[in-house]
Amino acid sequence: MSTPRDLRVIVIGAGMAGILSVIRLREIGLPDLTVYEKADRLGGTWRENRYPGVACDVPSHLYSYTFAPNPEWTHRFSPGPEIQEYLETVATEYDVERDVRYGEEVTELSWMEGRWHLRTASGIIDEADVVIAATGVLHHPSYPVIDGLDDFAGITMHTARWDDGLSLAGRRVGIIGTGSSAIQTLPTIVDEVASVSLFQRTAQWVMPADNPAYTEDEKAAFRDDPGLLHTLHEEISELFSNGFSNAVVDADSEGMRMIEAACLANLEDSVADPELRERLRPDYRAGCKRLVISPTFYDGIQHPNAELVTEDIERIEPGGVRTADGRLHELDVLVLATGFRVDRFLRPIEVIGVDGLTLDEAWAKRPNAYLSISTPGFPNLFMLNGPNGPVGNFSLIEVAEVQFNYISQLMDLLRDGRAGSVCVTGSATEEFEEERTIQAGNTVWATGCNSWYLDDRGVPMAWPWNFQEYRDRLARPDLALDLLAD
Ligand code: N01
Repeated sequence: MSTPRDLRVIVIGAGMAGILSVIRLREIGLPDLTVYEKADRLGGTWRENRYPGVACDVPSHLYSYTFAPNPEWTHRFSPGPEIQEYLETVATEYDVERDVRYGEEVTELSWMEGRWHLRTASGIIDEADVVIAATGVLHHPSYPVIDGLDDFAGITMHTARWDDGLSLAGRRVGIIGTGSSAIQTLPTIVDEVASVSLFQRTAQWVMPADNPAYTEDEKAAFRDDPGLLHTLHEEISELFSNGFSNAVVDADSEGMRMIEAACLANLEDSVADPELRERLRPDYRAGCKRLVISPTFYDGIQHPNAELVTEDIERIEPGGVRTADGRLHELDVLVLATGFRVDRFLRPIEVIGVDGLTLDEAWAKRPNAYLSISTPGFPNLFMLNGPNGPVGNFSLIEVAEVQFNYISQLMDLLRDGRAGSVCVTGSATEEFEEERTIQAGNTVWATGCNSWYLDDRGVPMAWPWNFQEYRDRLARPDLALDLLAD
């Protein structure tokens, strides 16, 4: 037993999960907190991803905090700037920013004498009983290794580092990659550019989805009756999280067959030219890569300004991209829609846990965390959307809320003196990881494609059961079996 105490909490990151943490920490009576945010503005992924067409492929009424439903969403799938505005509005409403220190990049976290000691790049030193890492998953851009990339004489931009001041009007643009970022960018710019060449290494299945606007009458009804918003949230959650999540974790499920049939019909019905259709046809199962949802991609790629390039890229030259057939695709702007380094999480922060164990050492093979929240050797350090969590087409807001409820119960142990520190045990983590790895083999993500979901062994880095199972497992920490509370 320890002494009951008030806790001081440090949150790292002021994105969606950091904002959630501040609001919920105050609500549960832990107002002694500071958020360290390296940028000068909140918003995380929505602050950083500002490429043309950026949008969320989770329906907006699901991609909302449960405590802050938003009657003003303009579309079923809202654009990125609207989500950024929503996050800012919620933060203002809850006065979140009074606890945020912007422009402060955390560089070091050390566990000493039962507390976390923090240092920032500017030299700030702070300490706390608990650290909540809300540092995001898709955060560090992945740059391709292609000969000559630095020689390009035009403008090179990663989609997550978009230059807002750049006009693409009349320019010759190349896009490398066919993930969600590329597939949203191309149809958005195709009208204004002189040309857009899409360099496809691997074809994508594309799930069709209508994106209707909410009418003024609908929005007025949502404003008048918050119950309607709640019902809508529950309905979409049921349909989207449960329906979809049940399908992807069982490669042989009826739900998966329906998704595959919808993607196949979309390709067959939407692409007129049989030769182009074949070049757009993937040779793996739909849903194996993270499913791309787009109502506009096939129209975009068939636009007279667009060209699908399926020859391998040989190198980049000052004038453009040279493909293996010897052709130089002359370009003014090269867009790298090449995704993210998904194994980073809190890193490059140097995290030093019990007995000098560093996170780099603990994760030398690969990142790992029990229920995606806690890692052995790092007590009172809790992650939101940490390793191997539910990432596939779910609302990560919903995931973070479930995780915060779990973490708040761990913090209760510290507050009421049942423990001085809390951490998952090594054996529970190993057992969980073994069970998770076996189950991951049944998911559609393991059916034979390359994707950012896969770790170095080819095992999907994801929660391999359905979302309801995640909710159930996180409803109450199992202290006897899983957690070391000293
Ligand atoms: O990145 P990706 P993304 N030469 O990793 C290609 C979320 N997101 O930014 O498939 C040539 O999916 C690579 O090719 P291949 C969402 O979770 C959400 O698009 O490996 N090509 C691939 O095509 C998403 O899944 C929204 O053969 C190279 C592409 O680059 C995640 O972010 C919107 C290459 C990378 O695709 C990442 O999506 C946008 C090379 N050397 C993003 N290197 C929403 O709607 C890489 N590629 C919420």
